[in-house]
Amino acid sequence: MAEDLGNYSLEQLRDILKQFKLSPQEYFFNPLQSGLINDTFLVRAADHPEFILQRINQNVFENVEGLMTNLDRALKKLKGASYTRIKLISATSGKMYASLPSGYWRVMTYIPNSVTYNTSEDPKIAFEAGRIIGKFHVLLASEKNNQYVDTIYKFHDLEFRKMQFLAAVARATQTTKNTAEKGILLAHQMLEEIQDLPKNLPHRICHNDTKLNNILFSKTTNKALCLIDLDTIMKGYFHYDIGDAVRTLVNTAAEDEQNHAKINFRMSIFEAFIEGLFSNKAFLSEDELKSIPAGVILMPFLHGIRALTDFLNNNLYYKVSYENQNLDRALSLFDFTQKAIEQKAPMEKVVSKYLQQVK
Ligand code: GN1
Ligand code: MG
Repeated sequence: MAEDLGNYSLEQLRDILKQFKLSPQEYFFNPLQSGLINDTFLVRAADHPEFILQRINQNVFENVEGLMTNLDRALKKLKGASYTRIKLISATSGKMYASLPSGYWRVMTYIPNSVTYNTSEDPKIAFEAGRIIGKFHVLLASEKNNQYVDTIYKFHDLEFRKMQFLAAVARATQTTKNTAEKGILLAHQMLEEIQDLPKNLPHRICHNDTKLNNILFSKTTNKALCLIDLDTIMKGYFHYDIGDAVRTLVNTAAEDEQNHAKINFRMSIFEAFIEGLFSNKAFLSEDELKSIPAGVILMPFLHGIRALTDFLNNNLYYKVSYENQNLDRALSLFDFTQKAIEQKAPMEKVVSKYLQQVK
């Protein structure tokens, strides 16, 4: 049976591929549906996965040219021992993407024998996740912040997300607000609670979306290979990249889990992650190290308030598979945030073991 290619036909996708410098072969496509933003396809030839084809969501990423320049620049550095290189395939125009009536498209190499995990119980996976995120930062440590554009305005800025939330509450209908009542209340409470954000930290070039399923692992060795989903590479604070990884590692429940009893914070997994992170050469400042627990609290809350805002805006931003999914995401992320707040002191204790390993 023909694969369901969503909004596209096989012919259309083949025509798009012709815009790239690829050998003429009969290509086939499998949609990869885990992302909430872009349209992504695995491109196969003679039954081997060969490439990743993606349409970049321009509602989310307004400056695609800037985004592609960031990506090209970062990919030149993201290679070396124990970090697998991803390459962009040029378009026939010479650019790294094709601008077509159907949108902006790009093609990247596919890393064979690789796998992603949505969750894992395995401390080795957590260690490897920490190691590869640290390695990513080591490789990009000398990049200049001003050579990268912000691909999303104030992406992880709490004040900005709060403002968007308040605006969405003001605009939402009474019915929507009634449905989201608990979420709105929790958001207000937690905005009060999460006030003391780390200050005076240096900006670095970050990944900004380091959830576990954005890390490729080797199918055979389970070693982490590299980070994927690189559209949000731009300046940020180190603890952003920690918070997103930790929220998806220490908790095995889905982002939209409705049974909050399943949401947990497994400290042994946090420890393994931090150990992996510091298996890299020293690259963090002391302040950055100390900001780690705050990042673990901030990031799930930010995602929660963004999901709630999108629910109040009638799901304009994220792809949803059912009507209240954004609300369920928000409630589950707020629950996890609360659990992370309770673990602040134990997290500080774990992190302080590595104080001698800062720059
Ligand atoms: C979005 O599309 P995906 O799943 O890679 C979002 C991330 C969130 C994630 C899940 C650009 O990423 O910030 O972590 O959903 N990406 C953007 O909540 O908004
Ligand atoms: Mg993403």
